[in-house]
Amino acid sequence: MDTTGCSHHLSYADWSLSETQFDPNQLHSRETVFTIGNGYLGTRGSFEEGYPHALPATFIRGVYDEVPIVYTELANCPDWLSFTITADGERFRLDRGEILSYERQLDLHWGILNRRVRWRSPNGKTLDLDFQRFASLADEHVLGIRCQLTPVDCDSLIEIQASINGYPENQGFDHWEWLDQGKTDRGIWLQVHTRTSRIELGMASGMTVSGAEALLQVTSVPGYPTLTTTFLAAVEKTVTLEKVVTVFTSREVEAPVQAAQVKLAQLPAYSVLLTAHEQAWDEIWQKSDVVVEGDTKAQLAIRYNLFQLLISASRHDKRVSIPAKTLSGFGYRGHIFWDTEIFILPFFTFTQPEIARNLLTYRCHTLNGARRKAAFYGYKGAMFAWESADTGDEVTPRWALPNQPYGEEVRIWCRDREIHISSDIAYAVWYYWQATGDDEWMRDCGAEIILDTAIFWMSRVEWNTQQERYEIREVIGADEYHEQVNNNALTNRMVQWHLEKAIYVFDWLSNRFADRAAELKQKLHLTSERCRRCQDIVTNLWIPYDPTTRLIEQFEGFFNLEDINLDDYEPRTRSMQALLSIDGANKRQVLKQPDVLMLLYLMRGVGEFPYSQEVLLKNWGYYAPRTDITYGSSLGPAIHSILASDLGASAEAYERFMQAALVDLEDVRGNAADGIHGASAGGVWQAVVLGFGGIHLAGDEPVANPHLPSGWMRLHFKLHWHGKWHEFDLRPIS
Ligand code: IFM
Repeated sequence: MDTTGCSHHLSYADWSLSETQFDPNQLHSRETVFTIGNGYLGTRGSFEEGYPHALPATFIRGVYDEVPIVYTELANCPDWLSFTITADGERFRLDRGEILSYERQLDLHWGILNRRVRWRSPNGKTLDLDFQRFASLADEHVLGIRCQLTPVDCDSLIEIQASINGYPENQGFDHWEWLDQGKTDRGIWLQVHTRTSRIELGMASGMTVSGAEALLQVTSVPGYPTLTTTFLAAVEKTVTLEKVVTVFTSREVEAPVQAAQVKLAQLPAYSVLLTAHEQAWDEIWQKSDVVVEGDTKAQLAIRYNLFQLLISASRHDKRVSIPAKTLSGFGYRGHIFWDTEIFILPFFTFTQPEIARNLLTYRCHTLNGARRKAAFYGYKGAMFAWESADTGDEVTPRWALPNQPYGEEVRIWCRDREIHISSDIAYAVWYYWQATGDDEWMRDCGAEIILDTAIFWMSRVEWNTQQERYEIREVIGADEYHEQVNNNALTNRMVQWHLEKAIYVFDWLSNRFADRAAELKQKLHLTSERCRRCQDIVTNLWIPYDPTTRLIEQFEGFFNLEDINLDDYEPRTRSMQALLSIDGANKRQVLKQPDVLMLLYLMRGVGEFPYSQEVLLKNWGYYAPRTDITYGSSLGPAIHSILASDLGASAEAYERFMQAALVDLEDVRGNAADGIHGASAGGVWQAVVLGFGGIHLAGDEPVANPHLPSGWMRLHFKLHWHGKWHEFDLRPIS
């Protein structure tokens, strides 16, 4: 096991990661890695002074806009980082002059990003620069940057421009229209709104200078309000500049620009803001931390993944959820997938249940979009979007455009066929309820989600008269290498499970909250005929499972496809779909990500059919070697890690876990630039707690059956279950 804690120029300590060399080739992936945020917004780790071709971005939860006709996406918001330094007429920038020393460090405990640079200008003047930034967790509308500047070899005339950049882009498209800008006693402000969704944003900023005689001035290029100051910095004397920023949108307040100005006027000193922010982080970690002793790299990687989840989850807004790439990148345009409910949610359900509740309430808020989708396809009830944004309407693009002039467009079928998401959401609702006992939320939100999606399934299943069974045809399972299949085991079994729970929930509601039951009965047309049909489907929905071999067939006909030995394709650096083409992968027994194994994992929690150790062993033996685990989906490795732990395959469990844990830190898949792999981050928590910790939640209490990786001397975490905290302090059996 590598516990040296250093690779790819990142070094790892228990609570911090450091980059000790700047590599322009890693500019974009490191912008993702050094993302900070506070659940309201996420800001990529771009440099304050800018860099050629950089991709700076700040995404605020729920601020979606349209690129007309083509996409709905999270709009990149005005850039609050902009801070340029000119020393004796030479502008500080890392692509000019010489970097004499460099360290960028993300402190996960306190949520602070630091950068220390010794820079020699092209004319040979040396400056020490120390940057710090944070997005306050104590007050999510407050952001701060501190820059400490020290001339090393002679006095220097310094000019600083601290701006709000109102021209952010989403890969060439500017979502913002300028409305106004100005200055107040405390600084500058900008007012803009999105072009189509008309979300207004107000940002204000102030700055203080200490350690030099300096006056602030306002310069007002339209869309680019700027605070400027010029001062003489004496050699070896440090000058400190503190830029604070406030931001609101019309999603939270009626008059965002006034709110930003008022907040700015009331702000205490930077140091006070920082202390409050640190206290808030300390409280969060009291509940959500996972301690590992004996493996520094794993310890840091776990905390890093949890940090990235914690900064992308809303504490105060129930109308938003976590995008697949969190709030850290342009990938998937800020859309929300099953990644949240199945991969990310358990971490919140068990350590920050109020956040889990918010995330699920987003699905309640978007039920009408799901109803419109069902109606569009000719079904009843609510059919959740494969990719969802603000309204819940389907936002998966229909076509992927070619990146060469004569390439072909590729139809994206997930929007039409990857329908298991409706059951995945019901599954998450059910387990949130099981874990928290939050009956009020179940009454007000959860029940309606489970019931109306059940109604969708009742209209989606088909009766096969010859076989006398219900079937679900023309779907895509979790494995997206097979794009049109019938009777996908994962989909069918999840639907069966879902309908069973729908019957239970309606009975429960009728007994506990008769008025609400009556209301939903009327609203959703829950007739007794519908209830009978629901039970009939539960009994007669076909699951392709062979009790003699104990093998579940991924979908009807999967075992008849051409078999494949993935070793024959090694060494490779591309996915099997890229090697074989879409059609080629479609025709073979090769999986992008766990499908049957995903089903077994989902059924594992409560020991539901067909989960048993024997079934798991058989299906693991069949499907794991056929899964493109390294180059397929990033959702796969954490799930394989958990199942490998269950089967006692400790080395494989650790290998898969590290693959997931380092996916962004070490850019394992080469696409960290697009943003954090949120599902993988959630999977990391599950791999540690449910896999290595071996937590089972079947009875009244969570119970641990640990399988610690070799070298781990301690694994400690807390779980919130049925209103009580349970603490686990696991050690290897000596
Ligand atoms: O939701 C996933 C899907 O399972 C695989 N492709 C990427 C999506 C977003 O992460």
